[in-house]
Amino acid sequence: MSSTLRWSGGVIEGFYGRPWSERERGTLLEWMVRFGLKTYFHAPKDDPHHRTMWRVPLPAAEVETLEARIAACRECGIDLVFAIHPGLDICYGSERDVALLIARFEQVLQRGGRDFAVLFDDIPGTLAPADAARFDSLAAAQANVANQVQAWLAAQGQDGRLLLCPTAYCTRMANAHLGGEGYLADLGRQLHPEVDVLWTGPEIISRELSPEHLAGVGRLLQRPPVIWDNLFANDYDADRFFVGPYAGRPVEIASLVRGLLLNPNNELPLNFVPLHTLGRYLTALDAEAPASDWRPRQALLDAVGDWRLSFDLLSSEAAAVTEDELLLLADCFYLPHEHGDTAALLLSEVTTLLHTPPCTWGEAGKVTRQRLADLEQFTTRLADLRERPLFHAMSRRLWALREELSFVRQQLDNLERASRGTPLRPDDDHLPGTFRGGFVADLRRLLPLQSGQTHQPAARTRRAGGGLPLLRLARPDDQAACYRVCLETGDHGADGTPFYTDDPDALGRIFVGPYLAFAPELSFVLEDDQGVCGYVLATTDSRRFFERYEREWRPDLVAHFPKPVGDAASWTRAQQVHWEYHHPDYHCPEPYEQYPAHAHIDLMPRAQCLGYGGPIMRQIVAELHRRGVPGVHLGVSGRNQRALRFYARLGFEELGKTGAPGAEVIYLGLKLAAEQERPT
Ligand code: GDL
Repeated sequence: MSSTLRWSGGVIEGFYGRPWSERERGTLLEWMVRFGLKTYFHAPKDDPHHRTMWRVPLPAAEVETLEARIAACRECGIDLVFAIHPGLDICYGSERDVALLIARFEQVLQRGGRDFAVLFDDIPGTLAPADAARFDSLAAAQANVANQVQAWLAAQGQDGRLLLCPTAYCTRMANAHLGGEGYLADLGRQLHPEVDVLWTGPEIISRELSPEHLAGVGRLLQRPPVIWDNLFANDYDADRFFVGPYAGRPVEIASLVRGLLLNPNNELPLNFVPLHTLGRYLTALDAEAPASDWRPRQALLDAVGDWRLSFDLLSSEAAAVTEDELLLLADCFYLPHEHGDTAALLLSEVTTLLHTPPCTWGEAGKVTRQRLADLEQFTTRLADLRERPLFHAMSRRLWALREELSFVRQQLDNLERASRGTPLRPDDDHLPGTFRGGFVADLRRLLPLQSGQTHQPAARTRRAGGGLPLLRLARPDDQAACYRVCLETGDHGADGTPFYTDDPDALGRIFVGPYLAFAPELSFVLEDDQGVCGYVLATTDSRRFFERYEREWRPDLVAHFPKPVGDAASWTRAQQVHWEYHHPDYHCPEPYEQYPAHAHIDLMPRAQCLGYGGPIMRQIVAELHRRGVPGVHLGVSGRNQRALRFYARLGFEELGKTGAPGAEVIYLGLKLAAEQERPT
């Protein structure tokens, strides 16, 4: 394997968020030397002098610091690249702006800097009017600026190099024509051949970089790209960090790239494994080693072995952190697109337990639950880490992991209790709306799981068959699917399809449609791999809801569905429902003020008996509670004994009945304030 790396592999400090401190950069240099990384690329997005204040000369103190860093890098044989990001407001055609850019580079050159970069990522993809009048395209405008900088650099006679980050810096962006049609080809043609071009791969966060892909990019740009690798970047996701191995880049790419720079986790202490494994990978690239010598999992095991030295605990009583524990931690916080082996296995075991009756769990169930408990306990033990910066870098994510583990444990306990007929334990220590709450969380719940994930692909690979269903807010286009759920549960909880062949939507029109229309914020659907498999619908104020139903919904029903005539005993079920369109029942149990909300839930057979009902009801109850509702009621067919037992377990109490014996509707109520009282 022969490598033509012009920029030795290294690290790009190119993330959004707090830039690393000089002390952290010192640690970084130590690690880089240890792991054989040779380029440090300075491009911290939220350093004002890098981006928003790029025109302002570096203050004296910053220049001093930078000079010291350049010297420190040089001492350890590391090249420092100094980058500026002027793209947010540069006027490409302005001589003054180009002069200011060069003046900033000049400042650094005076203090020992040699290599530079101009970054045009994450900026508008079109030219402002003044530039549009002067340049044919964004590519022409950017090439013009970069070529002037290149000319200045060449004139310094110091062998310095220039890099440029294009505005479309991955295939997805290029395919969306960011920067205009033919942007990359134009750039490749117009940019001075000595200027290197940064590239993140098929995606911003690329799972793989294949030789075919890179060969194509090289042809387009008329030079092999320098990879800006965001594999371990976590600035886009506050819940995660990545400590899996460098992976998805076969060594065959060596001759197709001019360099490889890793933009890693914001938290420096979390970059030990990423940089350790990157070092291994670069060795495999350089050493003309056979491709089979590069094995990411082995590289991870080696890195974890070394990382363990940083996991000393303060308390001498506590059991030392083992390599297996650390590997599980790495597998839980692995890579953006996948979980590590041991975490994937645990996830699939838990999935199985949640999808199968507790009586079948057996010994395997015990082992899994013990593993969950051990991991929960391990996250607690880590609070005792001697290396406080390492602990602080992880602590919030460890907390989240621990909380979710405890929810899983409680859910499994409750499934077991439910199967034995024992009352459920409240599974939530949190006042609804606190943990997992907030505006961002609410926004997230508005969307189906796959939305907005171009930047953050779902870690859904390697899961056991099926997958857990998702409860999400209903959308208008869910109506047909929800009507079907209503029908398939429309015979006192059983499938009503055979009874409504003359009008399959009859029930949905009263029990689903108005909720989706009038209370969309309280209409949730349960969705699994096959589509919508259930819903829970609610309204905070039943009387106001019925008033609106009467005004805006029923007129349409009565206009379209005539009141059935003749002997009621001969009506079809659908006709009986049509009769209800004409004679609505707006009964609300008393005391209304205490139970003004109402809700109902229906789950298709494939989603029944899997323990989803409890969490779903608790979610809707929490939503109602957050809206300040004092209590909620619901009506259940007196023949649906299973439902009555289910609501009793959730704490609902009978408020009254209506209807003739044998066809009774039993009204149940739950006080929400009382529901929140913690057991003592
Ligand atoms: C980006 C940004 C980078 C950021 C990364 C991950 C490039 C060229 N630019 O788009 O600054 O850290 O995504 O969020 O990658």
